Amino acid sequence: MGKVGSKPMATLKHCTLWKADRSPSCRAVMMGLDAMNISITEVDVDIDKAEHRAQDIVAMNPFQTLPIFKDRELILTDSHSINTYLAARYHNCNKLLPRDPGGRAVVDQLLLYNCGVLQPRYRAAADPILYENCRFVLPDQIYEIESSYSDLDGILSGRPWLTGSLMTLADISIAATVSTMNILVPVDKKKFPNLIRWMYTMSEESFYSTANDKGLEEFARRIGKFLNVETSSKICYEFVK
Ligand SMILES: N[C@@H](CCC(=O)N[C@@H](CS)C(=O)NCC(=O)O)C(=O)O
Repeated sequence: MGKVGSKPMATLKHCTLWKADRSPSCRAVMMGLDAMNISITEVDVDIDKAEHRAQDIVAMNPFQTLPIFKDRELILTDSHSINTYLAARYHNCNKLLPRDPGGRAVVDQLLLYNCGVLQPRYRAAADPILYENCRFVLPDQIYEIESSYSDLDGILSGRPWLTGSLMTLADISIAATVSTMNILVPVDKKKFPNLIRWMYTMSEESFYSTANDKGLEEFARRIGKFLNVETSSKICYEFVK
């Protein structure tokens, strides 16, 4: 359990998450759940065996992506909507997702940045390796990812968290993506000291160990095998220690 919640675990028996640990968007939801101290049924779907394209899964999510979340009749197929739904519906604390419209909008705009900019850049770098026999990260993708690191480093200048003084769902979603991109294009601690400091702080949260570490390792092993190099999910934080 992360530092955010201190209440007893809420078990929502009517909710199910279909997920794959190696997927950053799934890990964003898994971290969100642990940060909110919410337990739901989790079903593993093997993307590598194309299980996410099975008929019953596609019936829930025609986009053929994970995660998929179901709460009785409600089906959600985007990690950002899943986390904000869970926070608004089941989490009695307005830190991770502020209730005031201004605070909420600031979190939303970072979630949209993750969905609209970071995730596509991650997939543009990872998919050729995972699915198209590419044996390196393409130079254009390295450039795009490093531009994102630069944006994030700027946002984090002089503040501990992405929205300011409190950790929110935006930190969780973006940490899932950036920690995965870091395996493909390691974050240079000299060029992006604020980003590395934030990544290190995130990695110390207990929900990060319970819900991000394992899938990240799995992704690093898989990418390392394809690229025939040793990749690591470790964060080089000595610079900021
Ligand atoms: N915006 C979506 C993105 C979902 C997404 O792209 N998921 C990837 C895994 S990270 C996926 O399911 N990929 C299917 C594939 O690789 O075939 C979210 O945040 O949930």
